[in-house]
Order: sequence, then C-alpha cells, then structure tokens
Amino acid sequence: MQLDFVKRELTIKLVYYGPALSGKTTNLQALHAAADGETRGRLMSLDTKDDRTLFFDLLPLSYVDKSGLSVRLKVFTVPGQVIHGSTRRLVVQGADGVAFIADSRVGETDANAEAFVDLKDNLAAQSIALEKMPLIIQFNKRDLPDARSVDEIAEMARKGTEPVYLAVATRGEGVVESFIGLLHRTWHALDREHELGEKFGFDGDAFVGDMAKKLGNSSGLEDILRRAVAGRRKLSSTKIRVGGET
Ligand SMILES: Nc1nc2c(ncn2[C@@H]2O[C@H](COP(=O)(O)OP(=O)(O)OP(=O)(O)O)[C@@H](O)[C@H]2O)c(=O)[nH]1
Ligand SMILES: [Mg+2]
Repeated sequence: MQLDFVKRELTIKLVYYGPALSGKTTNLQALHAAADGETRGRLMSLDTKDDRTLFFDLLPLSYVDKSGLSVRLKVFTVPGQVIHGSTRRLVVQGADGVAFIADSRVGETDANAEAFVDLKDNLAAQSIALEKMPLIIQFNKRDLPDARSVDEIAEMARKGTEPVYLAVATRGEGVVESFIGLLHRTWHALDREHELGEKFGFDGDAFVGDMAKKLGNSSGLEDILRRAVAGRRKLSSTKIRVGGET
C-alpha cells in the first residue's frame, strides 16, 4: 500500500496468482470489460504470440470518494508457467491482497497445489506468512466436463478460512464476485493495520460496494459476499488445501 497524504491518494496492489492457464489473464480481461469507463484504466498485457503471460498483466482501477480521497487499485497477474518463477516473485512483492485462481479440473490438482506452495514460498521470501495475506480462492473453468464437484469444493472451503468462489472467467461469471471478495478482505486488513477509515473519514464498505456497482454488479455488498461457496465466515487459523484431500 502507498499513501500520499498531500494528494490524499491511496494505492492498493492486488495480485492474481495461480498455475499456468488457470485463467488469471481472462479474469482481468473480464474485469476490464465489466468496469465503467471512468473507473478503468488501460489493461496492459505483456505476453507471447500464443497469449501466454510473459511478464504480467496490469489493470489500473480508480475511485474517488466524496471526501476527496482517491483510491487507485493496481491489479496484476503473474505468469503461471513454471519457468517464470523469478517474475512471480517480483510481481507479488508489495501485494496487499492475493486472488488465487485455481483450475477446477481434477487433472489440474497437482498444478494447483504446486502453485499454492510457490505462492507461499514467494511470500515467505518477503517474510510474509501466507496466513497474514488477505486471500481469496477462485475455482475457475466450471464449464469443463472434468471439473471438481461443487460439494468437494464446499468441503475444502469449510476446512479453510479463505472465501472460495466459483467462476467461468471466459463468460465473466464469478469474476466480479471474486474481485469484490478480495477487495473487501484486503480493505479490512489494511484498515485494521493503518486505521485508514478513521484517518480519512472514509467508509470502506461503501467504497467496496460502490466498486461492485462500477463493475456492473448492483446486488449489494452483503449479497455479493454471500456468494462465496461456504458463505461468509470468520477468520480462524485453519489453512485451506487447494490441492484436494491431503
Ligand atoms: N473453458 C474455459 N476456458 C477458460 C476459462 N477461463 C480461461 N479459459 C481459457 O484458458 C486459457 C488460458 O487462460 P489465461 O487467462 O490466458 O490463463 P493464465 O492463467 O493467464 O495463463 P498464464 O498467463 O500462462 O499463467 C485461454 O484459452 C482461456 O480462454 C473458463 O472459465 N472456461
Ligand atoms: Mg496470463
């Protein structure tokens, strides 16, 4: 997080992490498509000819509160291919919140688990415990025939503490819900640490709810948060196992 008191500007960094081809870039494209023109900046992608992320994607989103505080969200994706490990480590530096995009296909279980360990290691390299990072998990590619069952995902979600969302990013389904879940969790973690709401007379939940509207979802913040697989739950110290039953 960066805070410029003079300009009354807050910058929050969110990172989409996960195995290769799980749909991280597709999530950003869907967010970009959903956002209104005032909110979204240009989506920057650095990829190869075959659309694999080479360095990262970046979607800037901006919001100005009635109190005059402006919030800039920088939403990044990491490149999922194993060879890009050092780039992932660089991109995740300074992240305020992480969305882990898992591939729902049963055959991708190991790839999900490896990417989750890789995230944990890259955070540990910055002396951050995974449990301290605001995190949501999205199971994407729900449309594919060998997708893990919802019951199994719900069972995993109940064992963990992170909100878990289902998505078909190519159709934009679940994309805004996942993002709002991440933003809500990240905001509250930053607010607890820095008392931002109090310092700036800023209503964090109103901000997150407004962002949902700017992304085309007017169902209300509570309703969106309830869309997580096992509902909205309290923080505890249990860890989620993205790799399945371990
Ligand atoms: N069927 C289906 N395909 C999807 C879905 N989401 C993404 N894809 C496809 O999966 C492929 C990979 O998507 P990307 O968004 O590029 O994946 P990525 O996670 O950014 O991959 P890397 O940049 O290599 O890490 C593309 O062909 C997408 O169109 C989905 O929900 N369902
Ligand atoms: Mg990508």
